[in-house]
Amino acid sequence: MDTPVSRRIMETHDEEECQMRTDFQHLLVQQDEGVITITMNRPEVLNSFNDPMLAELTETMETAASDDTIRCVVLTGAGRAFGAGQDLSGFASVHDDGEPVRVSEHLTKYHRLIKIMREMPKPVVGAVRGVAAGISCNIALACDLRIAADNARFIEAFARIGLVPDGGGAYFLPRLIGLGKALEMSLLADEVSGQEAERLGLVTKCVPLAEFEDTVAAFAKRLANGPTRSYGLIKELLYKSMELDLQSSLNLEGQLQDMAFTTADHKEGVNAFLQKRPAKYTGK
Ligand code: LHQ
Repeated sequence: MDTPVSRRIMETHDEEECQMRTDFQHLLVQQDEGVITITMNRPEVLNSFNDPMLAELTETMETAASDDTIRCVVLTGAGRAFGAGQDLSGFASVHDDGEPVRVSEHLTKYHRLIKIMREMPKPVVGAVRGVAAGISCNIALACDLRIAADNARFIEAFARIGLVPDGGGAYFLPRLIGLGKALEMSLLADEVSGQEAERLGLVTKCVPLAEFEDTVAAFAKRLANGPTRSYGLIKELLYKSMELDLQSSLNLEGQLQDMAFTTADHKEGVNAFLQKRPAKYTGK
């Protein structure tokens, strides 16, 4: 992470509320009691990414990141899929002038989205119903937590079309499920079901399709009612610690705990414990 979450928390103003656009071409955006639900909405092509949808998603994530009234983000797909990766029908490998397209330039747009999701100081939940293939699978892995429906199918589809995993798959997968399973998913490019994903630790839980929406809503509500600043600091501590030695992680833990100690939610948590009542967190 380039900018520490902690620094950005201090820079944000408590009363700050950003204007959330809702008039998107390829997204549905709904906001309810601290939860923003972003639905990728190109169901006729299984929500595969074209440039406008990627741009709209990036803009919405960026706004959600800086809006203090939003305390949990849910990312999902409309219809029967989470997403089928890059829209292959609209992706040319050669420019109009005959020059080959350098796909790495296109990928930087996805990289920007991924970094916004990982660095925002609040939880991002991937809600996966149906297929999550290719770069859509890896955008789901970029979320902090995932809930799957029992019809979920996670596919690292890249090797099926002679590519390498992109969208952070090579980074996220081994960290979530270990190198052996990551290699298996990437080389074989077979489907991993929702149940198997739960067993592997790829998702928090897999639930029957009929219970999916209620489960996601309850999960998101729980997170939105949690100690948001603590959650932001936890993201920073865990993600950075993956790259640190023990001493550096312990140093960071001290710095971030100093910050957590100053929050109203810490005070409320301790008071609630001593008074034997449930805590009422405000995210401050
Ligand atoms: C699609 C797509 C799709 C367009 C289904 N595009 N139409 C690569 C290049 C450049 C830069 C960035 O990064 C990448 C990374 C990637 O993401 S590469 C991986 C791209 N994705 C794939 O290779 C997956 C392609 N799709 C499939 O293999 C299947 O559709 C899956 C397994 C996802 C789902 O299978 P089914 O449930 O049997 O659905 P379907 O195949 O019948 O698809 C439904 C419709 O959606 C169909 O259109 P149609 O007009 O026949 O109803 C598909 O053509 C369309 N569709 N994926 N990526």
